[in-house]
Amino acid sequence: GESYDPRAVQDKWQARWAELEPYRADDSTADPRERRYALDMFAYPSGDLHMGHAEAFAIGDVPARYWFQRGHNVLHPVGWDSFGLPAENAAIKRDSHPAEWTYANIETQAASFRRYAPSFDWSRRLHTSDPEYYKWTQWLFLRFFERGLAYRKGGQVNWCPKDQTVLANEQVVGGHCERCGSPVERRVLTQWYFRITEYADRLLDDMKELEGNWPDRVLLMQRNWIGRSTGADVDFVIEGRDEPVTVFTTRPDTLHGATFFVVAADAPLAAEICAPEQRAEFEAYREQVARESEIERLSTEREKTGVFLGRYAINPVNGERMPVWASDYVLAEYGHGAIMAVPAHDQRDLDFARRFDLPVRVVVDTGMEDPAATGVATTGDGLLVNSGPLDGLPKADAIARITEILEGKSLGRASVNFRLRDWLVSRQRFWGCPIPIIHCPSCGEVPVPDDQLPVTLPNDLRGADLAPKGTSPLAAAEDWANVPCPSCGGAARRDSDTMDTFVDSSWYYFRYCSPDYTEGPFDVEQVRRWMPVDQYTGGVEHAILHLLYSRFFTKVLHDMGMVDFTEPFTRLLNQGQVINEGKAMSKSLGNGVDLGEQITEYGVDVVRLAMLFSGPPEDDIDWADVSPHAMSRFLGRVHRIATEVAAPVDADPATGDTALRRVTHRTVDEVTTLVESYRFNVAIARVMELVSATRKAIDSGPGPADPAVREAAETLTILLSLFAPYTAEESWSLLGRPAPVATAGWPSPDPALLVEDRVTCVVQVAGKVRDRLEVPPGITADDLERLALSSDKVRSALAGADIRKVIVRAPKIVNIVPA
Ligand code: ANZ
Ligand code: ZN
Repeated sequence: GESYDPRAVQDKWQARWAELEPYRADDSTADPRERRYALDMFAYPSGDLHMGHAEAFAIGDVPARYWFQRGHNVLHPVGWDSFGLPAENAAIKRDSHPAEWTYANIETQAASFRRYAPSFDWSRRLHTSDPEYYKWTQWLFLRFFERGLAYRKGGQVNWCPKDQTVLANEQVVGGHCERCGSPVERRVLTQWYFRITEYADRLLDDMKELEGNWPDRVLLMQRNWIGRSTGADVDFVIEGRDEPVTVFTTRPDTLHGATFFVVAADAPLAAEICAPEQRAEFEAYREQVARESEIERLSTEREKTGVFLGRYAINPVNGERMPVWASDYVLAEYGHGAIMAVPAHDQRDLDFARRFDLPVRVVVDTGMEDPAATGVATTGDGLLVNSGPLDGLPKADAIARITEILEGKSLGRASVNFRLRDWLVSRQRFWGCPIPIIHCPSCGEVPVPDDQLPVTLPNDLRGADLAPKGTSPLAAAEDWANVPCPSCGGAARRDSDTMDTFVDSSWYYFRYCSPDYTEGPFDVEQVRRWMPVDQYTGGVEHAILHLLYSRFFTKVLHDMGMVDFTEPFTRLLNQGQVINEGKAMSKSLGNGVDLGEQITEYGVDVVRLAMLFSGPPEDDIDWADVSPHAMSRFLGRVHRIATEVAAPVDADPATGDTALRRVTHRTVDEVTTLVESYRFNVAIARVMELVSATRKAIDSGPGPADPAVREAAETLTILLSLFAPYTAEESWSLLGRPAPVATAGWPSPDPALLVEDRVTCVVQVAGKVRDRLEVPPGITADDLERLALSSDKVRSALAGADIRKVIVRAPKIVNIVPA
């Protein structure tokens, strides 16, 4: 019969597209088209594609397909972030090599991608676990090393007891391993770091360029993560110690209110200065602290703990003796690992003072009650009191004045501190990029010479050989590890750690510009032509990790003279999550939705459309609320129009029905703006309206042979190709046009047809006028109702109330009656 099954046309067009390769980017300088770079965060090959991928790649495909239609030279690549722990854990379980699981999953995902049909240039496909790729990850590591940006140091690190490897600070979420959720422990180990802190200022300041083009919350998260604090360093003499101890404070104005001094219990300084009679108590406390997580330490709920160290610090401004304590609420790695405590104006210090009966002295009169009595520290502005030369000054002036005084006496200086730490990049795991360094007993850390790259992973380790032991499995591969020193020829050993997989993903988008390049990580000229990325689409879970690291890499490459820009991603879009029944999909809730099953049941186009139509791309999609059947019916209507619209193909539309032409051209105009501003759901709603108008013209208007009807049918097919590529291709062919529809060309609206008379529709809620809408005179009641209900003003007037009834008198009045 008449009903169209979107699934029926998939195989045919998938095969045809594979032949046509309509999405190949052209590198040649002879190509005069404007270039665009559309990038999706690449997939990790764990199993098949899931609903989250379906959403992200449907969204990321719209701008790419739009640019193809606009006639641009588009780079829209595909690849896999294919090193990582899950492959290794699978290999241990199955007694195999991680490459087997990884590349098998990649093939599964590639087949699913081909069917889902994002507009990828498959010829540029890359996998970060290919030696051809990781050779250049190693090459970049060595350039970082030469510039002093990669270095090894000993110190406390985050350790995941389950994954048996260290983690970067960015991979510790709320005190737990980002990957497996185990509580993170602290260990003292020597590890490799990237000196991202050297770029802290630039990572912050360059965010100005991104404002308006990146989601605000991502910028805020990065800003907080980098955490720039301005204040002063102040030097305190500790009685009986030659060297003064420096503290960092954001409130040097409160120096006269410092009544005690606190050293991080786990800082070497605490152990060094502890008086003999306090030693036993201190050691016991230190052991207790070593078992705590950072999250516990920073908790404001917990009762403060600490030990008096039996020593005194001298307040440099008034000579007062302040007892020195050790506590866990001071962190060893922030600032200088020691603080001056000002209990009147800092809540943590006040909690500590009240717990241990230490004096509280107000030095800023904020007009609030005495903190010693209320237990609430006063942190606001006010005039200084009890502070000698600062008395009477407001906070900001007092900060400037005391900093000047301290600088004059060489007792302190203005200072900036960052929360950001250097990026710990070594991992004690197998399935990652080997660190290209050789340790020689006489020469130290010797880089593997460039012409010996890549240092490849051994193929003979498998299964139990890879089981986590706390040291890298590579260390056990004696043949692999023992090599002559490249510098002196003596016996030496390879570094047996591998790199954090976030190193691999920090530069893959450069590689896409020249994926087969053999002279370097990328062809500088090609990168100059293609980059920065115009549109980057991916999950907000990367708000800090991947995006911060990529920004850092780009700045380093800029400083190396390899790229001429400092921000890699001009525009960023974070899609929402796909949830089900109001909750994240999970095994334990049993509310998972399988992408493969959805596609089998409804077809690719329906799944894509449902994803895109459900709301703005940033919002979560509750799959329980979407209506695949409605999408299926809509595609059926499109298909039916294509089957009914008759030849001739090249009739002059100007001879056709003007009313329909107006709708067609206005739709193009609106969809253009909507797509460019990423309001895909509204764009689809407009296409639906055009379909309705075309249907009406066929059934009760000028009929299917009218040239305006053909124009409408072709136009809606091209617009639809951004969202439902299979149905669009099928319709295009039914309309007698050659594949691919993807590059048919975006229609340009005729300005003469846009200046159409519009009528004002009054929208009332409970009898009150809440909005006025400019609508076409021929608008259908359904379309008008939908438009009225989506008005922001109407929504806020409704304030969430249920609707009893909607009375529509198209095109002039909509009356909404709340329940
Ligand atoms: C005295 C003072 C008085 C402070 C006052 C605050 C308010 P941010 O903004 O996060 O940079 N601090 C310094 N080093 C610390 C460490 N290693 N562990 C824990 N706390 C530390 O915070 C800076 C403030 O946090 C510093 O300013 C210091 O307390 C504390 F009314 O110094 B303040
Ligand atoms: Zn040597």
